Amino acid sequence: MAITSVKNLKEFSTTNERFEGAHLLCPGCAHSMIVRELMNCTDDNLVISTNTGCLEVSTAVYPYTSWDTSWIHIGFENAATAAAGAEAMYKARKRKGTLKNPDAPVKFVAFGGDGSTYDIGFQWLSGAVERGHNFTYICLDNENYANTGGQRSSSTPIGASTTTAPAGRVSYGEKRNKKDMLAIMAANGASYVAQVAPNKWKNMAQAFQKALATDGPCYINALSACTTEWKFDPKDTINISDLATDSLVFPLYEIIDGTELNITYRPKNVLPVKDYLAAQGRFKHLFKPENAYLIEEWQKRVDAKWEYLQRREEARV
Ligand SMILES: Cc1ncc(C[n+]2csc(CCOP(=O)(O)OP(=O)(O)O)c2C)c(N)n1
Ligand code: SF4
Ligand SMILES: [Mg+2]
Repeated sequence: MAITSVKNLKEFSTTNERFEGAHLLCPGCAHSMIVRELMNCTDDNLVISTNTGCLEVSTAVYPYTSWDTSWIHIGFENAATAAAGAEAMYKARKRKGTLKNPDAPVKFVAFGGDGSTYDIGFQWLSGAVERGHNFTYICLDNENYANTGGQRSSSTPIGASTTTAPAGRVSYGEKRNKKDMLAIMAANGASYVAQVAPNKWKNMAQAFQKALATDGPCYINALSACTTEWKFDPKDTINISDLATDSLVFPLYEIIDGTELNITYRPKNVLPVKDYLAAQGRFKHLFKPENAYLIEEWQKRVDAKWEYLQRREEARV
């Protein structure tokens, strides 16, 4: 099913269902929106690897599974390695002529949370991209280790309160800024990288389709709002995601072959960063008068990054 032939979101979201609704993710969890969209945006056979994290523990509770496709569960650090290994085996068997259906299109996809992607599985992801495997890695970026109780990761932004970087009398929460995984993966040799968010579903599907059509390693960083650890009402997942993309806290753009940068979504009305922060409990303490400077600094960082992205887009370097 090509997205160009799809009339509307309802049709898109109900056609080609290969990720079943009966899972145990929290109501309002964005992980399932991203995974379903990936699986709905192609008719090709999929081999998917998923490491440990909220997605895996909630979709494969023995003897049940939500995955109506080939699916590998692997250790926390190895989602990229498993997909890359399967892809290498597929290529070898194709060459030897031992595949039953050598002409059937197959795509290899790995899903990892930010804890596994930015931190614990980082070197395995880097290796698989450097070796040039033909696969797509999708990071479900909820900016914390949600499955084990909301610890900070290197994707957690400055000022967020987490269980290992709690805000209180002596601290305003996380002290380090979010790692720039898109820049790192582009520099690592990924053929295509993109940042996507489920509120911009068409944009997200197009990025997925580009990645799947690319012959080489691709990395997609998907904003995945986490109702439990970000502390917002489950009904507001898409509203929070809108605030993230429209305040440019989470800008949507792609980098092709490490050089060509394209901004893929430009909000008509750019919202202030404070609107995004005010909607989530994890940033509540930033609205105390003594922390006002942190919001001002955040706004400056977002403005500077947006300017940088626009300059990169024009310069094509
Ligand atoms: C090598 C290793 N370290 C730690 C763990 C424990 N562990 C399992 S899931 C998880 C958190 C997952 O966080 P993330 O990757 O961000 O996914 P999320 O649950 O947030 O979607 C951790 C620390 C593990 N299973 N294996
Ligand atoms: S804790 Fe967060 S990431 Fe995990 S299932 Fe719930 S909403 Fe999703
Ligand atoms: Mg996470």
